Amino acid sequence: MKKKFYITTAIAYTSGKPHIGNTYEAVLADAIARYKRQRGFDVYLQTGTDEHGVKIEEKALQKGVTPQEFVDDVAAEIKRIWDLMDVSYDKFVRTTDKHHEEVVQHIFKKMYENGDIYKGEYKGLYCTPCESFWTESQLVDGKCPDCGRDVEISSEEAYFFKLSKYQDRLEKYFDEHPNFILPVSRKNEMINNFIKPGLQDLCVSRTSIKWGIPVSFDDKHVVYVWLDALTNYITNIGYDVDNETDEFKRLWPADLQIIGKDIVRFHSIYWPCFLWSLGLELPKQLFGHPWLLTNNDKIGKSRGNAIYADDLVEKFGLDAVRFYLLHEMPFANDGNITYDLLIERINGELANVLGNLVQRTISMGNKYFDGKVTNKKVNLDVDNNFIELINGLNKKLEDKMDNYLVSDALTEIFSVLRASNKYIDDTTPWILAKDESSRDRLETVLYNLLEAIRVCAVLLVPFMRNTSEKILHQLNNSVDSFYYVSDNNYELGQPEVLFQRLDKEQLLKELNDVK
Ligand code: ME8
Repeated sequence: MKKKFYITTAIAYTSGKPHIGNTYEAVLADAIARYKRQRGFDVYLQTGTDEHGVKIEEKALQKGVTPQEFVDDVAAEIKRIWDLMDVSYDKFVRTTDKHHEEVVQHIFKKMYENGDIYKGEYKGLYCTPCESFWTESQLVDGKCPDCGRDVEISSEEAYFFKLSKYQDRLEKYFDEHPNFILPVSRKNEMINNFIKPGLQDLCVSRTSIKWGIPVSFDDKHVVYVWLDALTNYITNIGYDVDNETDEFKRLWPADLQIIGKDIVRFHSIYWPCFLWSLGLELPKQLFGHPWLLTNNDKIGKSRGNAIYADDLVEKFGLDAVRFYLLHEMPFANDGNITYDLLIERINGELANVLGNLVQRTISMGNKYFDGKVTNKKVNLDVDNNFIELINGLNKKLEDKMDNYLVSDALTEIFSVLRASNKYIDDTTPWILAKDESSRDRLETVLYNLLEAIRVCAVLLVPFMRNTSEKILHQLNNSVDSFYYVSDNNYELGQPEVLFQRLDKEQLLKELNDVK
């Protein structure tokens, strides 16, 4: 029986096209999912869209369409981009899905019946013409940020979730599960900024919003966003309050929930309390990834600096973009994307280090041995060290990937690719080729290189599947071991350019002209 691995991403708001930062999250989850699949896990990757709320209601109104029409369009666009990025999700969920809506209603009712949800009053600053509540910090010069008129303190009836009841249990849980939230710095932030100061009960319904899931027993209320959004992780794998399906029992608790750093609070505080209220286990681990910035600035559509995945893929190709995102984003600190850096990585790592190695090695194999290369085992120290390096790679990769250090994992693979280029320089096959008595030595060197390339290509599958496939196709070899194999047989195909070197100056000029 394969061990299951249930992994989720946040569900993206359908307020507009997802930018490269949102897309990064899906690619990150995909790389981890593919890695786990490659290691024999029965992986279930769930992603999708978060479609209710006042923002979406307003956007639809501005566009002159119904909220449903609006979210249908945007959800389709998000799905298209995830597909384009080769995200291998098992399920793409939507919070407007009828089944999700029904189960959310059941959940709300159950929480009300068990006393965790109660009716109270939501107090806030209200703009009567706009029918909107605002917080102090949202006001512009003390006025409504939408229409500029005065706001007044007002209240509306609302349901609240008793977060405060779970304060001690949550503190204890954090203490006893030091790895619940990755990276650890984010856990400390949650404890110090939110848990220690005391948990406030949470408003979970509104009467002033129409575009949401109605509370089944009080339909002037709709369920307020986070209860609707967070429960997607269980409603879509077969959970219902009085019917936990076999699929649910198999998949829950989730093994890894991937989210951005801004929503760690909702996932590490609200979500555990909701689950406890339903008598369910907590996910095993949350990973609050950092943010991707452009030119070290926050990405925002209104700032006019949004970069979109589809534009990048069209210009640079899928694997270059996947590589950039996965390699450039650190584990804890924010990462950065600029065209300049992207072109540098394509020319450096992808064209020079990887592409060149594959091309040089296959060309030499074809030139000196008509493509037929076997292991003649004429190894010197330099070769033994090289073989040891190849054999050590998988363990190093596992150490990184098992801690979700994806960028470091890629760096490990690239350090073996770099070492392979150096191995060519050290062993000088073109000189060996001049001496008939060195033929077996030459073949051994090429064999070792081919094994290094093969192992790296196999280990690259989770990150750059298409490039791996191209390399393995050129090697024309189907051995999929993560280690150096000493009795492989190569009948090489023709080398093809994997990544074209780009003219940075020219391209940057073109890109600026487009802007
Ligand atoms: O937060 N870099 O949706 P969302 C990296 N619907 N990640 C980023 C990012 C950036 N620049 N900007 C945003 C929501 N993200 C809710 C989630 S889950 C039950 C509900 C991440 O569309 C963000 O942190 O605003 C989140 O994890 C994801 O993209 C979707 O963001």
